[in-house]
Amino acid sequence: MDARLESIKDTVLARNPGEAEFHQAVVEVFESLGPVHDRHPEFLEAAILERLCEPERQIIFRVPWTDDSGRVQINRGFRVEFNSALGPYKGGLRFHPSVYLGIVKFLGFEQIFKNALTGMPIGGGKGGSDFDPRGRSDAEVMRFCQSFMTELYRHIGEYTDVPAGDIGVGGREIGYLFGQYKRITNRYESGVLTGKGISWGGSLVRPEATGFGTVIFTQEMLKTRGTSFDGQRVVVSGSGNVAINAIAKAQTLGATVVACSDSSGYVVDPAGIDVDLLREVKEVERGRLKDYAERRAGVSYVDGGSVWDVDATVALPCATQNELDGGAAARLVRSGLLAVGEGANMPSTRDAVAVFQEAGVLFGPGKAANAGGVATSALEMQQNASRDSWSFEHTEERLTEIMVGIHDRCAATADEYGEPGNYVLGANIGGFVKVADAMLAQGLI
Ligand code: NDP
Ligand code: 2IT
Repeated sequence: MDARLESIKDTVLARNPGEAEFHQAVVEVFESLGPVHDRHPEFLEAAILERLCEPERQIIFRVPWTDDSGRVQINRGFRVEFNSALGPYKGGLRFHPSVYLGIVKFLGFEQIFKNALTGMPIGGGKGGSDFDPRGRSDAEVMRFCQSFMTELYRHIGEYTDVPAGDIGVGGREIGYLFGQYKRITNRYESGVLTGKGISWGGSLVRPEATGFGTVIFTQEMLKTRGTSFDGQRVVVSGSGNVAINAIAKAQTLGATVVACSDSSGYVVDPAGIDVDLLREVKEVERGRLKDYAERRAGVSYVDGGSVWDVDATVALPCATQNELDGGAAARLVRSGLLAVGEGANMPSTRDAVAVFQEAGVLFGPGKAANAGGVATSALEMQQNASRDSWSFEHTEERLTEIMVGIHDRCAATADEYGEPGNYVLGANIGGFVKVADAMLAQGLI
């Protein structure tokens, strides 16, 4: 790492102890930024990096609720409003027992650059709770969401901060959150949340957008090597919103997705995942992948283990952070891997990224490859602001344009800085310069 950035990085790490994922995200970005500071000493003089690493506002709050047996439960809620140079804070809410400040800050930090890359007017933020929705009834999830929003509502708004979904937060949760916001404020402020249902202000394509966008981005990378998804053997991790829609899109483009996973195990389906059955099991029944395997011939279920043990020419990690390590990366490379498109946020460890890059595997980092979700959230905000709703075709066309644009901008930035094909460098520098320019223009705030 550049020596000038090294000492800033050390200060950031010391100021934020015990937040391993936030440290990892910061180090990964700083490693790309040396050459930018050679060209732009004004960024150092204005302490852009120090300011970028310090969230504009961090909110931590108590979320009390009662479970179905009448027992009081207490969770912790978070919203980190990281950077508003380009627009209102924008980013999802994650409900998962592993959530703590370090996770929310890593996600919020990544979101700043991702949102800048979309070209849309959105700043970066993230939130969530250590609430575990698994095994909870709809009524429990509703009471939790209502309590969460009873504090969150005072911090958000169409022009301030616009949350959406992430792990554990989908259409059901956004519905309960929106209902409570509307009730407390007495305002039908559609643009305060995205990922809404289609009849009450949501956008077509938003549910599909992250997974579709990841595949579109990866297809653009494959094109640079004169190939495409057609005929590829694809492995996807996860079986939630991002994974399911990535599987669907990859298969539409002619690939065979031979495996996917959840946190209990993985399935191998040599004929290609049956997306309708997967949706039925995971989205309608809220079941487990094991149930999918039991209902389809020729499918094997592996309890525990790693889905990255399955050979692939294209890998799409769509579950969670640090799920693919250096050892798994080396094994995938040996099995003939061509490309990785990150649907999840920071799913590859730093070791894994190094293995992919050294082997010449096309590697699309999450902040570029999974930006289709938040970009379509911004399209939902546009529709809300103009009280309009667009067709599926029009919205998907916009998503495709945006993803191709992100790919081309990352590739052009990597070329400009003398590292053709390095999408990590392209995404980090491309996102950073846009935010840094806006911060400079807006003065010391
Ligand atoms: P979902 O909750 O819909 O699905 C998450 C999936 O990942 C599930 O299959 C889950 O398995 C698995 N998973 C979650 N945590 C772990 C873990 N600790 N270990 C192993 N498996 C795990 O979430 P999404 O699909 O929305 O999100 C997936 C990833 O994509 C996340 O990294 C998220 O930040 C990122 N992302 C999401 C966007 C969106 O629009 N939703 C946009 C951009 C990025 P199980 O059911 O067993 O827990
Ligand atoms: O990580 C992400 O980009 C998301 N979870 C989506 C955020 C959004 O505001 O749509």
